[in-house]
Amino acid sequence: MTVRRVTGETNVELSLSLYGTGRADLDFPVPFLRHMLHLFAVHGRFDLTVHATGDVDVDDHHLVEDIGLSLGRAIHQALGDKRGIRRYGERHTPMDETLARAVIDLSGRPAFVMVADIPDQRIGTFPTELTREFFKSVANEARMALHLAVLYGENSHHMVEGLFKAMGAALAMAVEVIGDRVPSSKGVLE
Ligand SMILES: [Mn+2]
Repeated sequence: MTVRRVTGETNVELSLSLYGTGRADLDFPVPFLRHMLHLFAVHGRFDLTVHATGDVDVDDHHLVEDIGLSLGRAIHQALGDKRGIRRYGERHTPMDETLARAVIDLSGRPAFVMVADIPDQRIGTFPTELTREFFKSVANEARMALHLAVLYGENSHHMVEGLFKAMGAALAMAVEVIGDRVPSSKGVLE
């Protein structure tokens, strides 16, 4: 599934295969988010390509948000009518001293909760607060309920990394094909 998103602030081209091998081809000027999306792809066994440019001379905010929106849209489009998928996914992921958790419902209704007390305001050059913006953008456009938590930890890099790995693995579980019915008592999941 390929999504192109062009605004006055950013230009994003993103391709996603939910049933891949964990291959990532990432070319955009936010190094920490490249590192995180590489881990997301590996731990979800997704194939993910992101080629993007943006006004990072202003701030990383616009580009991070727009990559999140594009990823969410690609997830939603890739799932189609969601026939046969598990729908729910969850994963605890330890990252050394940190324990992160991601729980997903591909419900068709956007909801986002993130409980994480991350001590540093920046990780390298990356503003830590954009972690929340990124995941919120994904949840909104994918129309999923996404609940993220850092249960405990010390190192900010480990905390965010744990969340991305947990999110990838939880999403892989949720999209797993286990039957041939739409997994809702209503018969429809948008
Ligand atoms: Mn790392």
